[in-house]
Amino acid sequence: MMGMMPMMQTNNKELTIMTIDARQAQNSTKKVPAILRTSTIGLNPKAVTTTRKFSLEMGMMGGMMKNMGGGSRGGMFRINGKSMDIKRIDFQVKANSTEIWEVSNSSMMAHPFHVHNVQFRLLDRNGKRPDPSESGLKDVVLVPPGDIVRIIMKFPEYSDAKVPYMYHCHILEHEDQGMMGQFVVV
Ligand SMILES: [Cu+2]
Repeated sequence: MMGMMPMMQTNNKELTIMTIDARQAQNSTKKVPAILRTSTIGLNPKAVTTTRKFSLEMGMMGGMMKNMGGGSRGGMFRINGKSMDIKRIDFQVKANSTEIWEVSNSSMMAHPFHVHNVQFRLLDRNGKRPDPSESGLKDVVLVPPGDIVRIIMKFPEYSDAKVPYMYHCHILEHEDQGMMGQFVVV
């Protein structure tokens, strides 16, 4: 037998799963291009009409005060000082508009920030160009403690002034405890 042959032990019998024969590949003259694909979805920083800031926050005091005040559940996990309230729309976005969202994390934990309705690109992380592994279209961006990330997104044409989309930390316990907000597209 030629080359590597992975084996699996099952009841002491050896099974061939795959045989790799690289002799043909050695003759290939094809090269991987330096740039595989450029952006084709119109995320143009010059088209940005609005920049918004989102501060991801955790803390005991906010939660205790909110609970004593009889507010909505949670309160320990907030965005811009507010816990999620299903009755509150945090802001309106214009359909077909391009926005930059600056997301910062003042807490002691990393938060994976997720936006509904759009996919986005990471413009920069702490003022530096993103790692190539983060340069594609995304719907979640990790924001470690102390980091500031800027994401750019173009909102689709569909609008509805009543039914909101959410943005939130994607750790279930965090969004459930309030690290979430709502926007509508108009
Ligand atoms: Cu979180």
